[in-house]
Parts: sequence; structure tokens; C-alpha cells
Amino acid sequence: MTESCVFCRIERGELPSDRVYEDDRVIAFRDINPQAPVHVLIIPRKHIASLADLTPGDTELAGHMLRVAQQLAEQLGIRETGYRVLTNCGRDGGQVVFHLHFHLVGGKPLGRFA
Ligand code: DGP
Repeated sequence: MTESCVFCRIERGELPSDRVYEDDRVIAFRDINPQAPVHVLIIPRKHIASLADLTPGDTELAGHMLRVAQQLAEQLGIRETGYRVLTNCGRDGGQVVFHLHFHLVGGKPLGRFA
């Protein structure tokens, strides 16, 4: 599974990415198909397929990912203007890459969601 997972391959450095943050638990890099001036993906280093696959043991990790999103918003200059953090989960959620990731999107008005 993780052999062919594109985000695991990015995490291992086998595929290039424009990394903006890393620590021992997560990495963040710019989306290859940005939907806004700032569009970053925050992923856990360990392979978790989606939000649906989080376990109680991942609770701290999930919280850490949100804190990293908050810090990156500051670092990338969108704290004051605002931003959106989202994860697509499963088929109807539009998930394409089955390695958990939070999108951090901002730098322009995003409109209302739903
Ligand atoms: P989704 O699973 O629907 O949340 O979308 C996956 C996102 O991942 C999509 O916005 C494009 C991005 N993406 C897919 N492959 C790569 C890649 O190889 N490098 C980077 N930087 N982003 C990727």
C-alpha cells in the first residue's frame, strides 16, 4: 500500500515536492494543482488512508495537523485575510489520493461552502 502511495513516496523523498514544513510527525507541501494563491497539503508521515481510518490513537496527531495548518497560515501570510482547511473523504467526498491530507487554501476570497 505505502509502496505505491504517492504521498508516501513524497514523504520518503522519492518524488519531488515543494515542502513548506516538516517535523517528526507531519510534512506539508504545495498542491500540484493549486485552487488559490496559497494551497498547501498537510499530511501525516505515517500512512492513514483517510479521515475515516483515524483511530483513537491518532487523536493527538490529528490535532497536531490542525495546529500545523494554523501555523502555516501565519507563515504564508493568510492569517488575517482568512483561509479554509478541509479534507476530502471517500468517493462522495471527492477524495483522489488515499493518504490523509488537510488542504490549507487561501489568498483570495473562497466564497461560501455549500
Ligand atoms: P483529494 O484527494 O481530492 O483531496 O486531492 C488530492 C490533491 O493532491 C489534489 O489537490 C492534487 C494533489 N496532488 C496529487 N498528486 C500530487 C503530487 O504528486 N504532488 C503534489 N504536490 N500534489 C499532488
